[in-house]
Amino acid sequence: MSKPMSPGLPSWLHVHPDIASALVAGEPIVALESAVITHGLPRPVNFELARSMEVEIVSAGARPATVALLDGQVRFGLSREELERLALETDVCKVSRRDLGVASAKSQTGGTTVAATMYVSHAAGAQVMATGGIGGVHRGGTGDVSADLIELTHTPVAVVCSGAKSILDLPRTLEWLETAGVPVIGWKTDEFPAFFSRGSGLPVSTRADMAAEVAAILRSHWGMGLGSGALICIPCPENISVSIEIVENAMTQAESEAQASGITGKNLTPFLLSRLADLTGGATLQANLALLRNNARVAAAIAQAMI
Ligand code: PSU
Ligand code: MN
Repeated sequence: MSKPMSPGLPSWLHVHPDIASALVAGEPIVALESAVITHGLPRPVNFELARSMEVEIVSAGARPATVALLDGQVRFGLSREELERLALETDVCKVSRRDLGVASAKSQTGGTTVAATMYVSHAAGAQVMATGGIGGVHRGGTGDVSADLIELTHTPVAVVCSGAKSILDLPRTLEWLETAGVPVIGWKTDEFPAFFSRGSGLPVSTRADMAAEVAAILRSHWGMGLGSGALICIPCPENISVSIEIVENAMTQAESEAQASGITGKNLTPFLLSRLADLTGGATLQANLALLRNNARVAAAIAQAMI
């Protein structure tokens, strides 16, 4: 049973009772996106991963609040049973910003992207969320720019991630973030991470080596009324990362398979991720799981430093 409990919360937002009291008490909260659970990882590994991200956050002294739509209700914080249902159900949609109202009106169940999770987190009063990789500017002249980038321009939430997948146009994604006024903070690195691979060769806008440094930057940025989001970019743990050459080779093959099968739009990323995992003997999947857990842990430290 979850209902809005604080008078400050909008009526459309259904906050888990534990999270509602944590919000009132001013405890550190880390929001989690769920499109990675519903569309980014195979079942049932997705459920195990979702649980282990929550456990990492609790162990690091913060509260996890997974964001999702359940039967049209916008949820901030799920019970274990609700998380399991979301992960294992097959009739689930991918909910980005434009889909929030639609999916709610149609009583749908779905996983929220970074964009939709930022929007919901801000409405709940949370400042930090964790994910694997953000969407970005796609390669070629398709004009496909993720709503994640637009949300980052006007929603003051810090997104802890491992950069963006190398299937995207990373230089143009970074240019876009600069134009939009979004700080790109490298966590113990000067390079923008490329998701499964630790480096892209491209610079971040600044570097931070401690959670307190990140918190100081965020406080300063938001304190001046600069209402954009921020990215905190954490390279995949070294022992499990995959070299950019291996990822690129597998990606070339996966992309030509997708073209041959006519797979496009929102089905493309799930297809590419699963083919990459097969083509690399599971290496990219293992890297994906490890970076998600690691990002959850660092996000918890940053949420604590923001208190
Ligand atoms: N990158 C991944 N796995 C994912 C996503 C991105 O490696 O599951 C998801 C995230 O939820 C991200 C979304 O917010 O895809 C971006 O989708 P689009 O490009 O359609 O905006
Ligand atoms: Mn897209």
